[in-house]
Amino acid sequence: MAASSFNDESSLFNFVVKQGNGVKGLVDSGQTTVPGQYIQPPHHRINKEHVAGSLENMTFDLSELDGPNHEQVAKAITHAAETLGFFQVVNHGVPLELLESLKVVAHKFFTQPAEKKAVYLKGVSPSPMVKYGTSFVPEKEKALEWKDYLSMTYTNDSDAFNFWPSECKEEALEYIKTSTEMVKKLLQILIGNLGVKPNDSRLDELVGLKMVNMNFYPTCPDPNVTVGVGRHSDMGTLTVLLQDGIGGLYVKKGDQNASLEDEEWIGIPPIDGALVINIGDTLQILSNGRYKSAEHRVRTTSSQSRVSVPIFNAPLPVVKIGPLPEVVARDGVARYREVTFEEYMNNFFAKSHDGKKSLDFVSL
Ligand SMILES: O=C(O)CCC(=O)C(=O)O
Repeated sequence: MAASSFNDESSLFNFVVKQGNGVKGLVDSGQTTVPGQYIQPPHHRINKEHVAGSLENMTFDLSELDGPNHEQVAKAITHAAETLGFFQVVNHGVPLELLESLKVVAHKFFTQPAEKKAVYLKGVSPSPMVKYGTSFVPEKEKALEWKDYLSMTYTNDSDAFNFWPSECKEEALEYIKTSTEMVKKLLQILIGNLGVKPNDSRLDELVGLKMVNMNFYPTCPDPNVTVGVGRHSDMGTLTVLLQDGIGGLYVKKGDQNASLEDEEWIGIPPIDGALVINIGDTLQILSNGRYKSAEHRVRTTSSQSRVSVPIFNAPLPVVKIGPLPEVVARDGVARYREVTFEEYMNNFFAKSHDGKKSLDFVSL
């Protein structure tokens, strides 16, 4: 289909969202300008003037947790969680060849013809645990995000083998399996630092829901007016993110209440073999606000398609999330009300990305 045939907003929306052609299909159709639906209001654009450098000295070698530097590394991790809410890790236990394969299979999935991907669209997908789509919640957004995605929720190995797309299921499953120990180790350090000793079953409960996504950001004619992903924080406990070498991920620094003119963003530089870790809203809630879920966003790129592969680790839907009683007793006040993770998640997916407003749902 030629770009010029999108003569109104609904024909573009049908083509991209409903028929499952995605932004990839739009670009492949020969679109050389940014359609109106993708033009962000000025305060959502990623203005390079607000970029205050890139993340340095925030890459931790996790193999050091098993040696004499344990305390020092653990302290640096908790400091990162209390400030930026973002850090990177190396020697994390996920094989480096797997990281390379994940990037390859992500490209493989998205470069297939649209009809192969559209079988996983919401409503027709063979399982509610697998979803292919574009943007975040297109029906609710004033401006769409320049991104297609595949989301796979882990329930058990056999469902993954039966329902996840064959192009990437083995790698995605292996990624979950090889990263979970590291995630639990980080949670043990972070929760332990709050004066609470989580036992194994509590740790398992906090990562009971695992969603692995593959994000595909096609080249964009104008990165100055679009976003790959808008400003948001993640809803779960800890996100593990593999990004390729292109870059474009930014995290908001410092004062969360800074005005739009004064806010500063830091680039998360791609590091070969590293994984990015970020704190999600659930960990901010459990810690009664001590750990900061990181507000982040992604700039589009005009030179090459970018891929990233996050695993969102979160509690099972039935688990109640609220500030840990030990922390509330010490702080003398609970800053968030208790809800089930399902309630939190439903609220999260009911709205478009808007910074850390997701936390308003439980803030007291
Ligand atoms: O692509 C990235 O670097 C980040 C992706 C992200 O923030 C998300 O999927 O929620």
